[in-house]
Amino acid sequence: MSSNLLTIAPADLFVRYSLDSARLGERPMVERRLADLRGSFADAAAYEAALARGNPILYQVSAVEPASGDGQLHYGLGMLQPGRIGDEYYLTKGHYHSHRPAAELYVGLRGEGAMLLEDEASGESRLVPLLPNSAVYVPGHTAHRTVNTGTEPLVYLGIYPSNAGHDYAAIAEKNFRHLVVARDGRPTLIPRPAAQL
Ligand code: PAN
Ligand code: ZN
Repeated sequence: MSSNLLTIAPADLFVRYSLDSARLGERPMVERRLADLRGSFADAAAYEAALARGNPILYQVSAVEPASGDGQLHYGLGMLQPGRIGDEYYLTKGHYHSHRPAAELYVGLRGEGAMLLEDEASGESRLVPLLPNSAVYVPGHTAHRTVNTGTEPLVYLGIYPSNAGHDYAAIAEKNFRHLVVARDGRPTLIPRPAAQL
């Protein structure tokens, strides 16, 4: 589908957002609660204990999708709460893009966090800070997960090709090879314990 200035709705040309919510304009928000993250955290006992105490919202995302097709962009605003399950920082599910070559640009707006990146072919990982006044480039063919390593909500924009799509299945089946934990109070990347591979 081709699109141009005249085919984009005015509400998609200019969108307000606030750093206190994850809402882009009036767009619907997807909510992910602790119960939705089953299998994501390494420490299953700590996860069950936390869930027995409550089912808080871990993160919310809303997206603007002005047009689809060759060359078009979509973007999302995410807000990930601070917290930990055991030593592991609160995290997003993480995904590959269904269209594997699709890259993404993350822009940090508020809070302190990081992007866990994992190359599909080699399994190599990188932990890259996600902070205000900074951007993180997520190449294609790279699984990406956001972690909140700070004490306030982490707010960020993700900007991606309209045909990127989300592939959660590969991560649901086989989690990231590394996790981000607090060691001496600092975010540290460690290999996933062998029992959980
Ligand atoms: C982001 C993510 C957002 C939520 O907009 O969708 O951070 O993470 P999950 O989708 O892994 O639950 C993005 O990467 N879009 O492509
Ligand atoms: Zn993505």
